[in-house]
Order: sequence, then structure tokens, then C-alpha cells
Amino acid sequence: MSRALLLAAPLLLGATVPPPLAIDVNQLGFEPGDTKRAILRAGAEVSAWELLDNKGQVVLRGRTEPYGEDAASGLTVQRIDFSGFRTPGTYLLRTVVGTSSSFEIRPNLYRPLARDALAFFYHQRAGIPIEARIVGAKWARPAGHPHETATCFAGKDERGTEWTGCPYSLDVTGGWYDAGDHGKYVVNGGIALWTLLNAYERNPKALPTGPNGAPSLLDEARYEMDFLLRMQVPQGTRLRVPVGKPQPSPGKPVWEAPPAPFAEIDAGGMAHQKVADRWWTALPTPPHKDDRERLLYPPTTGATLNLAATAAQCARIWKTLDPAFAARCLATAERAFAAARRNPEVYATNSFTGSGGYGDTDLSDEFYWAAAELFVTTGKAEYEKALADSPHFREAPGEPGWPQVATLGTITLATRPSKLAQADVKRLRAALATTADRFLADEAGNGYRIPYLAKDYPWGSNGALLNRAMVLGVAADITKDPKYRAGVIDAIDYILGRNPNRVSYVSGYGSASMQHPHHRFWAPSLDPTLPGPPPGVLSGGPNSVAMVDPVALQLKGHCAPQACWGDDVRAYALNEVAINWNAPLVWVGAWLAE
Ligand code: 9MR
Ligand code: 9MR
Repeated sequence: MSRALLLAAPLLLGATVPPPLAIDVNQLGFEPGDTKRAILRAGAEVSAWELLDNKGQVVLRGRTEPYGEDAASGLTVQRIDFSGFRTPGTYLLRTVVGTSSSFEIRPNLYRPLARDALAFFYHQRAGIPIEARIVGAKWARPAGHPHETATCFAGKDERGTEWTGCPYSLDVTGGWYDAGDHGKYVVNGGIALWTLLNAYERNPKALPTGPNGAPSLLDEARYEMDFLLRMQVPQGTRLRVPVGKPQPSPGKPVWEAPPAPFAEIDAGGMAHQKVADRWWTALPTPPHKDDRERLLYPPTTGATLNLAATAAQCARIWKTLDPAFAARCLATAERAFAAARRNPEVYATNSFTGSGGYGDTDLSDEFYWAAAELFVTTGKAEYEKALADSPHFREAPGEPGWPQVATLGTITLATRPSKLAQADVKRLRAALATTADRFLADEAGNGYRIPYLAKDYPWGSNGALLNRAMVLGVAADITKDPKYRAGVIDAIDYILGRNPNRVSYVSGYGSASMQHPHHRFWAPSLDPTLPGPPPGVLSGGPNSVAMVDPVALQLKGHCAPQACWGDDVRAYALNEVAINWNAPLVWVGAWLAE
């Protein structure tokens, strides 16, 4: 396009030739009182911007804030800030090089997003039919794995290690499928469930109903809790498992190391790592068409502590709502914690085909998290001692994630009523504010101004960013300082379109949203009779670390971290969806909707 035409482009609004897009913005928009920022893809040649209403009238003018070359996006960018403008309506931004897409300014922008993000968990349910009355005929399906009774993997795994199996089967019906695959993992189920339950504890009135009669936040959470309780190893069971850290061979990552020597342990009270298919199923495979053998995989200390932490949370949440259920949760949690202490070094081996690993060899944070939840629920001295003995009790915790759960324990200790000494509560609140300040400081180091800074973007980077936004939300609750809400907005703006892929990573939200997740049911590009994703589903997002899927392999070496992404069903390292990523979307969405 010629320079003259570019300049004329804004005049063409509403005409057939749309002006070029040069400004990235939250495609959903902004609530009137919030920070309003946009990112312009241009250098110093542009210095002025205009905000136009839907009649094409300029309602505000301003100057861009130079940023320059940005390693995270690979672009030269400038920033636009129009926070002071608060009048509801439909708008777009323009400069001489192009415009933004149109967006709204209005109150109550986030409630539907929070509700749809919660409905994702209903869609992911195993064991029951997904009903047309709730989700519509398009997304309804028969129950997947309706009577899931499984025994343990026995025989040789993918690295030739021999496993003896277990002398029982467990009924492990229910719970949520993890992601695009049909595995049900206790480790990842733990953080996802904690996040929903924490949103409930923070505000019991948050999401009392889902859309169209879908379950409430609490009922949805209970569906997973019920499943996690089923994953516990029966009392008195003796099993042969590897005990100790795997022995890494030179040049190989720890999760590819051969397991530690096997020993017989008293495994009663531990939790199985997962129940999953013996082999990966092909794409697409709707859950009710999965006829592969399903197996329990060996118990691990990590899974056991995930069970202990969430069951402890359950025990206090349902204490008056359903005392019998709460009592069952508490007994399970205490048995699990005791089993983890008895067997502190039973690690997942990541050596089974057909499901993900969720292996973690530092469980100090899982011990701390479980002790924190148990202490808040029971007030018992033994859990307080476990806290006092933990280094995590004294640190400003990091970004939460499935292998890093100390922050979850600290949030619980800092925000739930308990017998913890006031001085400790104060210190942990300050620690969370310190963590949040670190995230805010990261905004200066990237062009798109998000509270996230990394040389490379990890698998599930959108989930990581939203977990940071959750911590910012907690810091806002604790301190009442508005700078933290501004950071949450920066994060959600990026998720909803203010990013170099110019995409809203949440299906159904924004003018150009993700449509082809790596999912075995929402896969219309592979089978046109299958539905696309329902609204409210979050893509895992850019991944410049493990570019292993076929789409990522094509991009490898040619993309800046935030641009290593593609909207393609084959892109399991870039565009899968998962319960631990949608959970902070629910938390943050509900927080924003208040
Ligand atoms: O579909 C699988 C996805 O859910 C996992 O996250 C991912 C990584 O563990 O693996 C995907 O499965 C692929 C497998 O790892 C390798 N062969 C092709 C599989 C189908 O995409
Ligand atoms: O989220 C997980 C990420 O941190 C790991 O790097 C990756 C590879 O092990 O696995 C991700 O989890 C996947 C799990 O193993 C299987 N179900 C889908 C999950 C999301 O891709």
C-alpha cells in the first residue's frame, strides 16, 4: 500500500478496503476504570495516535511512548496509553501506519469470560455424558470412559524397565481429562483443582452458576476432588517402586535418566501418578470412542502430596456444606501426607508411552504446600513444624506451575484464617507482594509490557502468565494497591490480543481468536463432523523451548519467543489446552469480574 493510501486508510473505515492493522490491543476491550494500553508496531517514524468512536469521530489524541526493538516479540514497538478515557462505547485506535481492530469500553466485560472458562472443565469431564441441554447439541457427547476400573501397568516400559503392577483394581471413574489427551493426572489435577477451590475460598459468591445451568465453581471442583480421592492406594499395599532420584546420564535431561533401584515399600495412602491410555490415541478420537486399554501408573510422592493438599482444602471448604464428605477428605489428606513422609523419594519416571510425564524431582515445595493446606485446615502442631522446617516458609515464592507449588501454600497461609502467628501471616503477605513486584518489574523488559520476562517461552507460557496474574490479584487483595490490578490487565490484554500473533488465545473471545487447539474432540480440521472449541478455552501459547511438534519444528529457529505459536490442531507443544492453564483463566476472570 502506498504512503498516501495509508494516510487515507482511516477515512476508508466502513468502506470495503479495511485499513492495515498496526496496533495490537485487547480485542475484547476495557472496563471504564481500568488501565488502557495498546502496542504499535512501528519505530520512531510514528509519534501520534488517535482514538476514534464508531462514528469515526476522534475522541482523544496522544503521543506514543517509544520502546524500540523487542527481543520477546521480534518487533520494533511503541506503547500507547489512553487510560484516562472512560466513556463506554466502541472504538479503535489509529496512527499513520494503521489501526487497531475495534474494541469496547464497557463495564462487566469479564463475567462471561470467567463463566465460559469454567465451563471448559465441564466439557473436559470424564465418566458422564456432556449434555446438550447445557452445552448445546454441537458440543454434546456421550460419556467417555464411563466405568473406569483400572489396574496397574505391569511389564516393560518404554525404556525396558520392568514393573510388577499391583494386586488390585481401582474404580477411578470421573474427573477431568487433562488436555487434548485423555489422561487423568493427579499432579496436574492438583494445581488445577486448587486454583478453582482457591477462587471459591476467596469469594464463595464467585461463579455460583455456570452458563446454561452448567455446574457452579464448587460443584465443578468437587467432580475432580471425587476423582482424586479414588486415586489413593489401599491401606496395607506393598509395592515395588524405584526409590531415590533417577541417576542422570551425562548430556541427558533428568527425566530421561534410568530410574533409581527398586525397593518394596508400604505404599498405602499414596496416590497413583495417573490413569491413562497404554498407547497414545490418534487425533481425532472423541473420548467415547477411545477403546484403548486404560491403566493406573505407579504411585509417586508428588501425586500423593497433590492429593494431600487438595483433600485438606476440601476438608475445610465442605466442613459445613457436607460434613461427611469433608471428613472423608480430611482422613484421605492426613493418610496421604503420612504416606508421603514415609516415602519421600518416589519419583515419576516419564517412561510410559501413551500419556504425559509430569515428573518432578524437587518435592520440597509439594511438601510445603500440603503442610500449609493441612495446617490451615487442622491447626495441628505437626503441620506447623513441617512449615517451620521448610525453606519455602521464608521465601518470596516464584511463579506457580505444576512443578512449582510453594506459592499456592503461601497464598493459603497468607489469606485464609488459621492458627498461624500474626507475625508469620504478615511476613508471608509481604513475601507475596515482593513476588508480585518482581512480576511487575518484568514489564519494563519487554515491548508488549507484560508481567513476564524470559529469554525463552516455556510450554504453556500463557498458563504461566495467568498464574502470575493470579499472584498479582492476590497482591492487590492484600495491599489494595491499584498497580497490581494494572498488571493483571496487562496480562489479560496480552492473552486477548495484545500480542505479536495478534490473536486472542481464548476461543470465542475477540475478533481473531484461537480456533484449532490440539484436542482429540474439538478437531474440525481433521473431521468436519466434529466441533471446534467452545468459547472460553485457552491455548497453551508460545513455546520456544520444546519445539517438538510438526508445526513447531517448521518454526524452529525462525521465531521470536512470543511468535513461536500456530493455530493448528497438530501443534501439541504450542496450541494444546489444559486444565492447569484454564484454571488461572477462571481465577483471573472471576477476580476481574468482581
Ligand atoms: O497428543 C499428545 C499431547 O496431549 C501431549 O501433550 C504431547 C506431549 O506429551 O504428546 C501428544 O502426543 C503425541 C506424542 O507425544 C508423540 N506422537 C504423536 C502424539 C500425537 O500428537
Ligand atoms: O504442561 C506440561 C509441560 O510443562 C511439559 O513441558 C510438557 C512435556 O512434558 O507436558 C505438558 O503437559 C502435557 C501432559 O504431559 C499431557 N497432557 C497435555 C499436557 C499439556 O501439553
